[in-house]
Order: sequence, then C-alpha cells, then structure tokens
Amino acid sequence: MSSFTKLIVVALAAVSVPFVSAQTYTNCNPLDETCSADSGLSKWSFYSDFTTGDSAFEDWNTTAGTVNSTSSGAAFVINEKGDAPTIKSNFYFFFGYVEVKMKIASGTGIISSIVFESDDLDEIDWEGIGTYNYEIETNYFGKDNTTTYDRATYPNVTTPADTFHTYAVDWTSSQIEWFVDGVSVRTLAYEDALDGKNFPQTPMTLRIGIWAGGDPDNGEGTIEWAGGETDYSDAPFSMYVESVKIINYNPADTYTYSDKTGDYTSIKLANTTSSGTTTSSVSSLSSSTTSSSSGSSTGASTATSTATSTGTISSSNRTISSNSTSSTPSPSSSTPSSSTSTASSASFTAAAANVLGLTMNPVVALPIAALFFFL
Ligand SMILES: *[C@@H]1O[C@H](CO)[C@@H](O)[C@H](O)[C@H]1NC(C)=O
Ligand SMILES: *[C@@H]1O[C@H](CO)[C@@H](O)[C@H](O)[C@H]1NC(C)=O
Ligand SMILES: *[C@@H]1O[C@H](CO)[C@@H](O)[C@H](O)[C@H]1NC(C)=O
Ligand SMILES: *[C@@H]1O[C@H](CO)[C@@H](O)[C@H](O)[C@H]1NC(C)=O
Ligand SMILES: *[C@@H]1O[C@H](CO)[C@@H](O)[C@H](O)[C@H]1NC(C)=O
Ligand SMILES: *[C@@H]1O[C@H](CO)[C@@H](O)[C@H](O)[C@H]1NC(C)=O
Ligand SMILES: CC(=O)N[C@H]1CO[C@H](CO)[C@@H](O)[C@@H]1O
Repeated sequence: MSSFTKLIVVALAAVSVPFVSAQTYTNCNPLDETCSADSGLSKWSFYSDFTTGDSAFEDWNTTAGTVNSTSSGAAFVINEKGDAPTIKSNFYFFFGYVEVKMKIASGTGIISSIVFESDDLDEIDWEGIGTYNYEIETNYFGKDNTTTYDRATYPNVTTPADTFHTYAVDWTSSQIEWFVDGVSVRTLAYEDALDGKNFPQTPMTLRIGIWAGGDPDNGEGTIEWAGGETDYSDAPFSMYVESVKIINYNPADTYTYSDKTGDYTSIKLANTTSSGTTTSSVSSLSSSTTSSSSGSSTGASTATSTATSTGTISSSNRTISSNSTSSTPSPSSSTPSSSTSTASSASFTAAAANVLGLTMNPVVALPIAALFFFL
C-alpha cells in the first residue's frame, strides 16, 4: 500500500517536514493537463547489478537520500526519522517484466517498496513490511483511485528480512501477475480491475525505496497497517536490492498521452531517428501487447502524431492466459509460465480503510523535460 505514502506526504506537509518525497507522486498528470512526452527505454532489456559500484546507478535518479552500492547490492538505509532513500528509473517502460532481487528491511513499521508508477498515477506495488518477517504485500491502483484500500494481498514469503528473494511482475495489457522466486502468487485480469478502469496501463517508472510507515507522526491507519510505531533507537534499518531486470515490451524513445483517457490505446510510441519519427501504439484488438510493427515512418519535418489505434477496450476479447506476451521476446525463461497458483488464498485486508479520498499535490518541482515529441 505504498499509496499510504501519499497520505504521509499530506500529513507531513501539514507539519512541514518534507521527507518521503515518496514513490507515489507525479510531476504532471496527463489526465489533467498537457505534459511533455515521457522518455522511454528504447531497448528490450535493461539490467542493473547494484553490487558493482556506483556506475550501477547511472540509469537511476536518486529522488531522496543517498543509496550506495555495497557487496550486498544497493543499500537503502534509515538511520533516523525523516530518512527515506529512494531511487527511480530515469526512463519509462510500457508493459513489461520486472524482476527485483531484494532483502527487505527488518524493523517495526519499516516499509521496503518496489513501485511501478505512471504519470497519471497508475501503480503496481510490492511492499515488505518489516514488522512481519513472513510475508510480502502486493497491490495496485488505477489512475490514483484510492477510494478503497482493499486491493492488497499478502502472500507468504520465507523470512524476507533475512533472505534475498526475487520479486517479479509480468505486466501486460490483459493481466498483471506477481511472482515470488518464480512462483506465481497473484494474477489480476484487466476486467477484474473495475472492468479495466482501475487497471494499471500507462508507461511506468520503477521506484525503489524505504520509508517509515510506522513513524509516530503518521496517521493511525498507516501505523496500524505498518504493524506498529517505528522506534528509531532500533536504527539503522537496511534494505538491500541486489539487482533489477526490466524487459520493456514496447520499447520506444518517447511515450505520449494522446488524450485524457489514460487508456493504454491512447499512448503513442515514437522513435526519433535521423530520418524522422516512427510512431505506433498498442493495439486494443490483441490480448497481448503488440510491438511497434505497425509503426509508420514519416518525414522529419512532418513528423506528426499518427495514432494507429482508436479501438475501444472490449473485455470479451480479452483472454486470461499466461501467454500474454506472444509477440514479444518471451520472459518465460525467467518466469515460470506453468505457474498457476493465484492469490486466492491470500488474505485481503482493508487495513486502515478509514483513510479515504486523500489526494496529493505534486511535491516536486517540474523538471525540465529533456525530450519533446514534436521537433
Ligand atoms: C554512501 O557512501 C558515501 C561515500 O562513501 C558515504 O559518505 C555515505 O555515508 C554513504 N551513505 C550511506 C547512507 O551509507
Ligand atoms: C531523472 O533526472 C533527470 C535530471 O534531473 C531528469 O531530466 C529526468 O526527467 C529524470 N527522470 C525521471 C524519469 O524522472
Ligand atoms: C474507484 O474504484 C472503486 C472501486 O475500487 C469504484 O467503486 C469507483 O467507481 C472508482 N472511481 C472511479 C473514479 O473510477
Ligand atoms: C501463510 O502462513 C501462515 C502462518 O504461517 C499460515 O497460517 C497460512 O496458511 C499461510 N498461507 C498460505 C497461503 O500458505
Ligand atoms: C524503437 O526502436 C526500438 C529499438 O530499435 C525498437 O525495438 C522499437 O520497436 C521502436 N519503436 C517504435 C515505436 O518504432
Ligand atoms: C499457451 O502456450 C502453450 C505453449 O506454448 C500452448 O500450448 C497453449 O495453447 C497457449 N494457450 C493459449 C491460451 O494461447
Ligand atoms: C474489437 C474486436 O475484435 N471485437 C471482437 C470481439 O470478439 C467478438 C466475438 O467474440 C467479435 O464479434 C468482435 O468483433
């Protein structure tokens, strides 16, 4: 429930302690305003080995605190109240497979999180609550819809605060599947997320960080969810991330929202080459992401947005299968396609559902966008 981070930011704004820049903010929400294009990961596959030194961070922005490379990987450490070191990929990806090798931090109320976050606040989460050294949380949000906090599941994991585990998500336009050490622990079909309305479907950055959900200044609901108040005399609290692997199912230089729907079919992909701009979009007629084979080339000076898909989402044409990426390099070498167990037995809780309806304002000044779609 990293969206609790939003609540914390709101709470903190009130006492003007600007910590937890958090993982769940946006600098520009394309559903409300016109935003510059997102800088995309233009290759299929991306890998960071955080044991190799500071160069491992070159494709990441540190958005809070300091994160160092150690022999155990990137170290995210809370030494005192207010610490919330966080990194963010400096690119977006659009549907994909993401694998993070992580050891969560131990400590009451300490949250270790892996968050996919888009500009219009679609979100996919893993959160390790340091109070509970036997489980991990999965969660998701669509378009910042935080009216309910009942979407989380808590699959069992063996001593996540003592042991590295591989937390993976396979994210396509038809479903999201969470895996722990290669075993599927949850599958969310597009139509099961309020007929797609709450289904995360826009280009994401990956944000990884640690924060104190149990900070005594947090709301009661947040502290309860985090398993109690954090005692900073127990610090340091350390989370380690050994490596991150990302397969981007729709590589492109830029992603642009062509309207204010937030539908994946509205996202335009573009590559800028010396001879012009190639654009495409993800077809709604397929149950999986299609790569940019439908891209058309246009001359440099006439490069225009040529959305090739205006299809509407038809749930009857969606299949729920694990063959969700047939037109892309299969991630199944790293994800067990035969996994069928779902999180049906995992407990759903509505912890702290009393904290409703809060939204947050951007907390970070708008960065100057480096890339513009129209050139
Ligand atoms: C990270 O490394 C720098 C330089 O070695 C050091 O000064 C700093 O204290 C380290 N930060 C953390 C959080 O360990
Ligand atoms: C990363 O930081 C750079 C430099 O501040 C900025 O231009 C870029 O937009 C950031 N990337 C993301 C994805 O926020
Ligand atoms: C937000 O999600 C809830 C269910 O989780 C739904 O009842 C509500 O209509 C959604 N709100 C919007 C604006 O889509
Ligand atoms: C998770 O662990 C708890 C406590 O050990 C156990 O009662 C429960 O059955 C486990 N759940 C699953 C899905 O294995
Ligand atoms: C952009 O270029 C990448 C790398 O060459 C390619 O895989 C991708 O399909 C291209 N995307 C578009 C929208 O042309
Ligand atoms: C999924 O893939 C397997 C093996 O590649 C194939 O046998 C099966 O028919 C496929 N299922 C669907 C729904 O496409
Ligand atoms: C958009 C699309 O492909 N729609 C098809 C969905 O499937 C039904 C049959 O199940 C077709 O009739 C639609 O044309």
